[in-house]
Amino acid sequence: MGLIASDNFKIVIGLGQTGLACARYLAKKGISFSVVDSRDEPPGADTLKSELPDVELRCGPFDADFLSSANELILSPGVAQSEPAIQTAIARGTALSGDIDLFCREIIAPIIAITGSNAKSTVTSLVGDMAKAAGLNVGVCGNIGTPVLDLLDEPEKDIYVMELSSFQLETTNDLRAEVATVLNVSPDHLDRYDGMQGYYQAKHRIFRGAKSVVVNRDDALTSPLMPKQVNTLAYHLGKPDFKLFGVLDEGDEQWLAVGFEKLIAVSDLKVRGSHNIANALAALALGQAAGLPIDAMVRALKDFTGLKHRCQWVADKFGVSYFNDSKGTNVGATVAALNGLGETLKGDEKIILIAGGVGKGAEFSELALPLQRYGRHLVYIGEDGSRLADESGDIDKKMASSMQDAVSQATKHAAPGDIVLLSPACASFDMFSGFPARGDAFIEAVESL
Ligand code: UMA
Ligand code: ADP
Repeated sequence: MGLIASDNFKIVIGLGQTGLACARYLAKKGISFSVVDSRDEPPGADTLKSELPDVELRCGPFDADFLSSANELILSPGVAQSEPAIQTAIARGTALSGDIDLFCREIIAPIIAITGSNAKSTVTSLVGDMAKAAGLNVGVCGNIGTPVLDLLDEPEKDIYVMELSSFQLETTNDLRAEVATVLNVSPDHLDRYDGMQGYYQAKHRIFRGAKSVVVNRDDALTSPLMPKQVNTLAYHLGKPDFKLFGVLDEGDEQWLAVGFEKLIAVSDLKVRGSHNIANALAALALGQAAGLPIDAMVRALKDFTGLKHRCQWVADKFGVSYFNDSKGTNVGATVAALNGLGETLKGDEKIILIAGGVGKGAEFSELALPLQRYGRHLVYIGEDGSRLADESGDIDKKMASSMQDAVSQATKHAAPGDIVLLSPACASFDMFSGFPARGDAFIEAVESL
């Protein structure tokens, strides 16, 4: 049968950003390894060839015997471990890990670990800003765009703030975070998981070995199944309490607070909507669990204007406001964007939503309620656009063939005071190279009106 796995020969699976970072790391450590990628021309191929010409790269379908010849497979997040050749190698005794595990073996600085279906990048950036404001040398990394191993090129930081996707967590065995959180759980990536159970289980691996955890009391699926002695902080949009961050109503003013301590007035935040209040509370709780001083956290919060492509205000034209939420790539995100912006409408003002793209196996019926409450019209685009339209309830709707067409149709339906919102509830790969290109196309179309 299979080959005998070598004592210390590793195979990096996938040659995108993560695979390249893993290859550089293993080469520096003097560990023997090869790289495989199922694509004919993986994006990192040229760089690997010029930087590490002696490293073997095999492209095309994965070979079970070759994978079994390694003692450890280092899997990129874009590759599912259910791939038959990977499963065969595991069954024959080859270990499986990922870049996050490799990184954790090298550092001793504390990690603030953040996952969730939505708001990961926003909360990760915000906590990074808070740590900076506290005078710490901080590494912000992970799914947000910088492979963790790239940070080993620099001297060790005081603290790492890490955004982790469910894909990365699948191969993370030993994170031992200073504090870990699952911000929220709603359906996503159901084209990769058998159902919500597998997705939820992957996310909850973030709590392994954590010293403290932060729980979102408004979402029961964020509570870890952990021994009670783990330090637990929580947040919700209701009243604050001991170790519970919340919102305190005082006359006309609302405050983010914990226990009896008022931290910052909601009117001092530059980001809008209840989803962003939840994000600010999550960041405060994470920062407190990691020992960041409150005054530094509040300073960072006051300056935080939000990230591009996340409910980003683009322009006001003809009395209509245009918002780019291209990063709204699942139904939960679009529901949050509709509710968050919907709360700011007055009188008869409404939202015209542009949505659609690659649905990743999702069901769209949860869009119906916020659309009924706040929507005037739906313009749908892309591969799963007509299914999204069918499942979005009884709203006036029409298909568009391009982003330009979508923005122009949306503008025709808008009344003064309305909001035109791009929040697709879908991935973008049918029409664009990624969510940034889709958001940029929206901005360009709005600017050309
Ligand atoms: N692929 C193959 N065959 C292979 C290897 C990859 O077809 O052998 C495909 C994958 O299916 C995927 C693409 O190539 O569509 C990229 O996969 P990758 O693992 O090479 O990706 P990287 O370039 O290493 O980027 C990854 C994360 N990408 C994914 O998880 C798909 C990046 O998150 C992350 O920023 C980066 O590591 C650094 O940590 C992106 C992402 O889309 C932003 N994440 C998903 C999300 O946020 O929803 C999870
Ligand atoms: P992620 O990195 O998890 O994709 P981002 O911070 O990039 O998260 O935000 C993605 C989208 O999620 C935003 O564009 C917005 O529509 C939505 N969103 C932001 N905050 C929340 C929240 N607290 N709950 C649900 N959805 C949110």
